[in-house]
Amino acid sequence: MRILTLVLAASAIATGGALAQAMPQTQAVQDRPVDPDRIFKRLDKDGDQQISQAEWTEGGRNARGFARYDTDSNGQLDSAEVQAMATALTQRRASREQ
Ligand SMILES: [Ca+2]
Ligand SMILES: [Ca+2]
Repeated sequence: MRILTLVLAASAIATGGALAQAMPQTQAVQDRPVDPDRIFKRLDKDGDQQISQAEWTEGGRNARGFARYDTDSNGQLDSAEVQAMATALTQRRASREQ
């Protein structure tokens, strides 16, 4: 979970948030997390539990975003990568709602 801590710290710095804001932000994240299953349901058209770049870009998403989440660069987003994306999206949403 050290990576998650780093992400949290980085997002707090990126949004210019003071450490004092960390608590309510964490609360918001827990209240409405982005659900990785929903991401799969929406994007995994062939149901193979991997999101290909074609499946990703079909919905109008750009390929650069795909590359960012495809951390092993195999051209597919697997469940671990989607989970990481969901965590990142949850963080971003929480910091936007500050
Ligand atoms: Ca697929
Ligand atoms: Ca991958």
